[in-house]
Amino acid sequence: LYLFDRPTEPIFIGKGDDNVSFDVPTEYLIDRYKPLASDIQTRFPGGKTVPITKLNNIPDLSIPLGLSRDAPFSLFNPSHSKMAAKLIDILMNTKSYDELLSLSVYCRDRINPYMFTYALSVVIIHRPDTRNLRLPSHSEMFPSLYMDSSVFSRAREESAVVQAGSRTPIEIPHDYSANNLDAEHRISYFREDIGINLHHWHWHLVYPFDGPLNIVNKDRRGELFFYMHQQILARYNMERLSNNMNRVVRLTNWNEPIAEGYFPKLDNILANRVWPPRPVNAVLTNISREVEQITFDIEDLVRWRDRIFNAIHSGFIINTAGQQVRLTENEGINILGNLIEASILSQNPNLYGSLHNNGHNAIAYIHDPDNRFLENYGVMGDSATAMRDPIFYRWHAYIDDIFQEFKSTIPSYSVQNLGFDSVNVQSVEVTATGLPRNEFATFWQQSDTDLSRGLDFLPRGSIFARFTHLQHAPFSYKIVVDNNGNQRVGTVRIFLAPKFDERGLPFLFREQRKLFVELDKFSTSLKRGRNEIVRRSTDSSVTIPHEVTYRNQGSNRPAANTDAAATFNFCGCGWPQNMLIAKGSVDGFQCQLFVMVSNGENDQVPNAQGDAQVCDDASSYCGVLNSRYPDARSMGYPFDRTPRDGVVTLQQFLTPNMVTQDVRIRFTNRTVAPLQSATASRPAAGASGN
Ligand code: CUO
Repeated sequence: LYLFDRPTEPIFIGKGDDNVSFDVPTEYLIDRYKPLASDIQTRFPGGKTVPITKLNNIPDLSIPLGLSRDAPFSLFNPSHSKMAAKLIDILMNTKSYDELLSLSVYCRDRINPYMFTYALSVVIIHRPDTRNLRLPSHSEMFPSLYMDSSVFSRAREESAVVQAGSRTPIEIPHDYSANNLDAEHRISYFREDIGINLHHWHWHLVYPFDGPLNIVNKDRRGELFFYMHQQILARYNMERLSNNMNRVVRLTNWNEPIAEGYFPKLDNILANRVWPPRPVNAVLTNISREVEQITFDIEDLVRWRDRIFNAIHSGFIINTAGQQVRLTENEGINILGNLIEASILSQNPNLYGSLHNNGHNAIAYIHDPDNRFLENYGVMGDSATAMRDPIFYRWHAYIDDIFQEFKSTIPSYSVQNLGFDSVNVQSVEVTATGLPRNEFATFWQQSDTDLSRGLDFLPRGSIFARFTHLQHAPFSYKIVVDNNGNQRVGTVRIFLAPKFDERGLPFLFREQRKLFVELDKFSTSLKRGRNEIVRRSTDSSVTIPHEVTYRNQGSNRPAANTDAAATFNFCGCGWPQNMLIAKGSVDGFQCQLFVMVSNGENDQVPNAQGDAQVCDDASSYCGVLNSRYPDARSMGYPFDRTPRDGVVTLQQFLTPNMVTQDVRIRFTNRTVAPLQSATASRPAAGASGN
C-alpha cells in the first residue's frame, strides 16, 4: 500500500512518518537513476525496507507506457482506458502476491502515476489475494482532485514551521469556486462535496467500462449505470428545489452556447498546471485531438442518438452480426445502459457509438477541441472531478431522458405487480432526538482530511485540511405493518421526494416518480398480525459511514488483512452518509416519504449472497462484492416506469402495501465542529487500526 503514497515521488524515497522504503533491485531503477544506485540505496538509512524480488521476465508494457508520466490521464478517453485495461490485465495475470508487488514496483516510476494508481486499485479490489488490503482514500492519494488548490501552499508553510501533531488544520473556505453572482453557486456544496465525488470515482472503479471481461461484466452493470446516475439526478433536483432553483435542464441543443461556466480552482499535480475552466456561453464543436487519439464530430453524437432512439421505438437493437436483439421488459435497460455509456459490453459500438462517454469528452475539451493551445481536459474528463461542474447534471439529465424514453415503451406495473396479498402498511413515522415528529434537521458540519499521503514535501507528518459539508441529525423510521396472512418475508423500500414543483403546485405522479430518492431498502420477517419495524438512518442501504468515505478518520478503521478491510475497499463505493438527506430550507422544505413492503419471495435473487457479509453496505447503488445484484426487481422499482392508466397522483398510485407521510426538512444555518480532532496522526498504513 506504500505504492499509493505520494504517487509522483520516486519509489525508493523513504515513505514519510513510517520511514518505510523499498529495497528495489538496481535493474528496476529507471535509467536516469541507475548510475546513482549505490548512493540512492544508502541515502535513507534506518527504518524498514520492503525487499522486492527481481523478476526474470518483465511483461511487455509498451501499451501502458504509451502515455507519458506527466500527461493527463482520462478514463473517458478510449485510448487511455485501453492502456489502463492492458495494465490491469498484466497485473491481474501475475502468479503470486510477490510477483504482483514486484511488477507494481517496477511499473510505478515508469507508468503515468494516475493510470498506475487507477489500475492498481482495480486490481487490488478484484484479486482474491489482495482484496483484503485496505486501499487508502483517493482523496488522500490525490487531494488536489478534491479541494481548492490554495490549501496546498498553506499546508506546505504550516508543515515547514510546525511539528506534526501540533499543526493547525487548513480551512477550506466555503465559497472558493465562485460566489452568488453565479446562480448555480447555491448548490456548490453538493457538487463539490468530497464524499459525493469519492463515491462517483469509486463507482467507476468498481464498474469500469473497459478492462478484462471478468472485471467489466458484472451482474446488471448497464442497468446500474442507469440507476445510480438517475439517483444522482433525483438527489440533485431535490437539492435544487430546496434552494429555490428549478430542476436541471437537459443539454438537448448541442449547437447552442452553454450558459453555465465552471472554474474549478483545482491543480493538476502531474502536469503542474491548473485545471482548465469553461467560460459561460462556450459552444461545443468537433473534437480532433490527435495526441489523445480522440476524434469525433458533434454530428456523430447526433447520429448515435438517432439510432438509439430508433432502437428504443422499434423495440430492438441490431448487434454486430446484424441480428435483432429485443429490448425486453427485463433485459432492455441493461442492454441500453452498456450501449449508451458505452462499455465494452455494448453489442454494437460501430452503430451506436459511445454517446455518453463522448459527451463527457466533447464538454471536457470544449476550450481546446483541436489541442492548438496544448490544454488538458476540463473536470468533465475525470470521474473524480466531473460532478463538480453544473454541466455534468445537464448532460446526465439528457442521458437519463433516453433511458426514461425506453421505460415508457414497456408495460406499466399493474396493481398485481405492486401489491402484496394481505399485507397492509398502516403508517410510517420519522423520529429524531429533540425534533418534532416527521421532521429532518440539517446543518453544516466540519470534517478533517489528512493531506500528507498525497503531498510530496518535507518535513513529513500529518497535515489536515478542514472542510465544511452538509449534515443531518440521525433519525429512525417506525413502520407499522399488518400481516393478515402467515409469516413471510417482506422487502421494505423507503423513498423520499419533494411534494411541490417550482410553481408551488403539487407534483403529478408522472413527474414526481423521477424525483424519488431511495433512502433505504432491507428485508424483514413479517409475523402474523401487527408488526412494528424500527430502522435507523445510519443503516441505509444507500450510504456508507463517514469513516469509510474518509478513511483517515481514525477509530473505526479496520486493521489491514482482515475481512473488514476488504469491506473498506469495495465499500468505498457508496453515497456519503452526510448527504443522505437534502439540505431543505429554513422554513421546512415539504416532502413526501414513501414506504412500500413488497413480497420478499418475488424479490429474492438466487446465489445473491456472495460476500454480502463482507460488503453489502451500499448495495442499492453499488451492488454486492462478488455477487449478483441483491434485488430481483427492476432497479428503481416501483418508480422506474410510467404509471398504469388512471393514475395521476401519488395517492392514486398507492396499493395497500404502501403508505406515504408528509415530512419536512428544516435547515439551520449553523456550523458544527469536527467530530474528531485532527491532531492525532493517521495510523501507519499496513499497521493495525487504533
Ligand atoms: Cu458517472 Cu457520466 O458517468 O459520469
